[in-house]
Order: sequence, then C-alpha cells, then structure tokens
Amino acid sequence: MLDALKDELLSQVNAAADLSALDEVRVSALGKKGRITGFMKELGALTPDERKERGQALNALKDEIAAAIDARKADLAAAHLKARLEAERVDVTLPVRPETEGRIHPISQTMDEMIAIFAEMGFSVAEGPDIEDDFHNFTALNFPPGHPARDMHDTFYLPDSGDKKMLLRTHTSPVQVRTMLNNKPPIRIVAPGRTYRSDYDMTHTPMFHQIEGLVIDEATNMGHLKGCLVEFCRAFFDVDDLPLRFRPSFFPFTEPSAEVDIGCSRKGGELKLGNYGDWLEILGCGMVHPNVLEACGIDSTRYQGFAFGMGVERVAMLKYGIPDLRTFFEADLRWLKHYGFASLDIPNIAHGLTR
Ligand code: 2U9
Repeated sequence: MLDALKDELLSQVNAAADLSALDEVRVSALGKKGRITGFMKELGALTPDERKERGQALNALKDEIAAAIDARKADLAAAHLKARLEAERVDVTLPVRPETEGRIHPISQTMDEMIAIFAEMGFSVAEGPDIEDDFHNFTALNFPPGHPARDMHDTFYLPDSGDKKMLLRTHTSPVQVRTMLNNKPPIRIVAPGRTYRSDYDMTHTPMFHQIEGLVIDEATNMGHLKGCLVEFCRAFFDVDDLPLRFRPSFFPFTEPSAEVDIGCSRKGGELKLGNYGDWLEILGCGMVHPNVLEACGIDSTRYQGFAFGMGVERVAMLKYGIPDLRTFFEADLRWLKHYGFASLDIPNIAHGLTR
C-alpha cells in the first residue's frame, strides 16, 4: 500500500509544473493534514513491533518524498533561470540604435567661436540678468534723459512694480556696468547674451543676441582697440588680409566712437570678404566715455578703456550664408539640420573654429 502511495506522490512531484504546484504536492503529502502525516498519526494504535516496522517504512517514505521535492525544486529553479536568461538575453554585438542627434544652433556656435577668439586674447566671459533696471541699462551708460532709446516704442518695460523701473535689457552693456561696479581695473571681459528691443521687421526681431567687449586699464588707447578688432575680424572670418575701416560715429557711452567696416566685394550679387574695395558694416566701438567710468565707480583721471559691440545674428548670417533673420527663431528642425553644427565641434583657435 505504501508502494502505491510512493509511486503516486513521486509522479505528482515530477509532474509539478512550477514551484507553487510543487508546494501543493508537499502540503498534501507532508503537511499537517498530509497523507504521510496521517499515517504517522495512526502509529500509536499499533503494537510495538508493528509500530517499529511501519514507523521505519513511513520515515523512509517521508525522506524519499522530501528528497524528490528538493530535487524537483532545484530542477524548476534551474529551468526558470534558463528561461529568463533566454528571454532577457542582450546581444551586445548588435549595432547601436540610430539616435536622433541634436545640432548646435548657429547662434550658439557663432557666440562660442567669438568667445574662443577673445579668450585667446585674454578676455573673460561675464554674464548678467536679462531683466535690468533703468540705471544699469541707460543712466550709467550716459543716456541723456529723453533719449529715444528710453521710449516705450523701443524698450520693453515691465509693469510698474514700485520703486524701480524694470525692463528687458536693450544691450548687454549693463553686464559691463555691473562688472566695473564690482571689480577694480584692469578689466578685460566679453559679455555675450540675449537682448531685447521693441522692433519687428525683415532685419529686426524683438529678441536678438549681442556680444560686447570692455577693456579698462591705465594706458588703454585707440591703438589697442584697433589691434584687438583687426585680430578678431581676421580670425573670425578666416581672411588673413581682411581690411578694416574705422568711421567716426556716435554712441552716448563712448567718445570718440566709431563704426567698423570690413572689406568685401558684391560683384555678381555674391558677397566675398577681403581686400576688394567695397565695405560692409560689422560692428560699433569707441573709448569708454568718462561719464560712464565715473558712474561705474572708476576714476576717469587714472583709467581709460575701450568697448565694442556687435550683433550675433548679423555676423552669423554673413559667415554662414543664412539669408533670412527670422528663420533663426522659428525652431524648424529641417533648418537646424541644415544650418546647425555637430555637438562635439567645439570652436578652438588651435584646431580651427569649425571642422
Ligand atoms: C560700457 C561702455 C561702453 C559697447 C558698444 C557698440 C559700440 C555698438 C551695436 C552693434 C550692433 C549694438 O547689436 S548692435 O545693434 N553696438 O555699436 N557697443 S560701443 O560700449 C560700451 C558698453 C558698456 C560700460
């Protein structure tokens, strides 16, 4: 009779398809109300001789079933692991999935190129807030009261919030003002960033980018200004003999002031940069006005310096042949794919500004 039970239990153990089915077999055989346990309980009613013989047989059966359960458990665990390894296998030899690769916007690329050139000359990069107050954007820069740039039509003013009139900076010059107020000369910085003017047509967008430079020291003069800008333009446009022309101009914050043209040719409707007799305006500059130095806490009898500014979109369009200003801000992925730059192509004077 125990032989029949043994065969039945062993076939149940071997038929158990998973760990929970196997546990059910264990409970039904060896649990508190299990069949083998049931026979064990009946031993008390037997004579000592019968009990000894029956007890040994039941113990042997119990051990055998328990061992069969353990063996089946190990088999199931191994099969489970094998199935997982099969299902979760990673083929490391597969080629990588094609990732959509981002591009660097021409504005960022152009600013990085300019910064690389100025960094090589010893300039540091300075930054400041886009939201400014009237003092840092206008007053400290010698804009007289009633100057048209202060007009609502030219500047984005924030809703009146009490003591200070806040606005979106119309140039990055307030960054230089803050630098002068917080640092002692010598100062040698460039300030790249977003600027805002209430303007929208073919050649103006309400937000655009500038990079401005400022050098303040005891004997800084216009020769330094010229040398710096000649070096910059030749490196940036990659034309070794690029001629520059300084035309007298006016800005409230510089005296004397100049606008700078670079040599070009427009023959056949095609623009070429170089010594061809024609001229193209590229940036503005001048010697920092003594009123500006004083407003920024610098002794104008001891220090003087030069400043310059240029529009990033304008030079990016020129250098990379981008015909329409407004496309810069349309976030058109096809445009960015065409005009954008590879993300690891970091501008560097030694290795070329772009590959
Ligand atoms: C301080 C003192 C002087 C910055 C300067 C220009 C000339 C200039 C324009 C070029 C095209 C702005 O983007 S644009 O419209 N800029 O012509 N900017 S000098 O002079 C400064 C700046 C800060 C404290």
